[in-house]
Amino acid sequence: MRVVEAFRETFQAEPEGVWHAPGRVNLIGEHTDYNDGFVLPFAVPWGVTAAVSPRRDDLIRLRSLQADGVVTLGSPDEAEGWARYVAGVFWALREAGHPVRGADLVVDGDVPQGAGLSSSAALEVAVCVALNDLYGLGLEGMRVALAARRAENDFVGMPCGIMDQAASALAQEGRALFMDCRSLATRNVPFDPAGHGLRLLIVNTGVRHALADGQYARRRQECENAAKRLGVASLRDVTDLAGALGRLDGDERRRVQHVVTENHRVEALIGLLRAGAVREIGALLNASHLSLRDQFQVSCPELDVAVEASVRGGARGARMTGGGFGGSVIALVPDERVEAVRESVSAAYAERGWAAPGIHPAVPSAGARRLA
Ligand code: GAF
Repeated sequence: MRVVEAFRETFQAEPEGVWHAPGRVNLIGEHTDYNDGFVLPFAVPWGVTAAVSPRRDDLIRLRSLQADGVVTLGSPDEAEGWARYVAGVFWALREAGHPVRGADLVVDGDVPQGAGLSSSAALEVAVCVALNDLYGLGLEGMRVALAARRAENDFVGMPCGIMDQAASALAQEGRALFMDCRSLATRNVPFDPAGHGLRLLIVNTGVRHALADGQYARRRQECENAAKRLGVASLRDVTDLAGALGRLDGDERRRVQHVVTENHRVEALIGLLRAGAVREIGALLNASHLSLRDQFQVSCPELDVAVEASVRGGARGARMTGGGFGGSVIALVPDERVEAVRESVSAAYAERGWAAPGIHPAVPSAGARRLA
């Protein structure tokens, strides 16, 4: 493994172990996690691999095969840029009272660039599972995910929900991870498009619009404000949608419409999977995209064009996945239409003078684990 060779070369020693944590796509349930709602992500075959040894002091020495040089940190606070995702995990575990000292780490990521497939959650979770094992912390998967999210929320400063870290920590091969983000109960639901003559394609727009982070925080705030106005703990608790919409207007009204209907779409999609009706989930994917575009307003032209061109090319359904404002679209495509969808999306991008999107088949893959 090249991460092990790089560790040897950097630290003149063998790593104590090697861990891998994947990125994710979300099948459905977007912007519902921080509203105590439902999500249904699965792990992708790409992620972060980390070769790690513990240290007897508190020093963190860190190298990424995707960046130059070795970063040496006397304390997590000294970290900058990408290293903050790693340092934040040390910080979060120590804050929670775990006996975590320093470590030497080499990390290697292969999540497609700009795809919005949660490479940051993969990095956090890979480091967290490594420290969990090396320091004998005994944290089960959801605890790992919560520590990784704490790193991202309170150290990196991105107010994300729990979906990405939980998917990375808890996903299983051939399954999607259904999660109730209020109780944190999870269920691994069999999801096997290939068994139904289908392919799940990821169309990576390769763009990430600058407003992504600010707009994410703003959407979260709007949802919290709307919940307060409606007198509920979170939008999960809205049971009378028509009544709620009658009491709101403008953006808050639109946000509520999305979150409440999106939770229902997750439940409906689970029902179809249970019935073995994978081919029938396309309409829910399309409806989710329209709701994210028109009600939650987190799409962008590159995502919309990818969705429309996929459906035109023969996809049974398609939607943006993840936070929005760039990143990827997922498209559920019958085997015999894969080429037509590729051509349709590529032509639509070429027509607009946009760089060709990366198109990758996504197979539901395993969650975080020790490799060696
Ligand atoms: C991002 C966040 F990190 C997730 O927590 C989730 O809110 C998602 O956007 C939208 O569903 O990936």
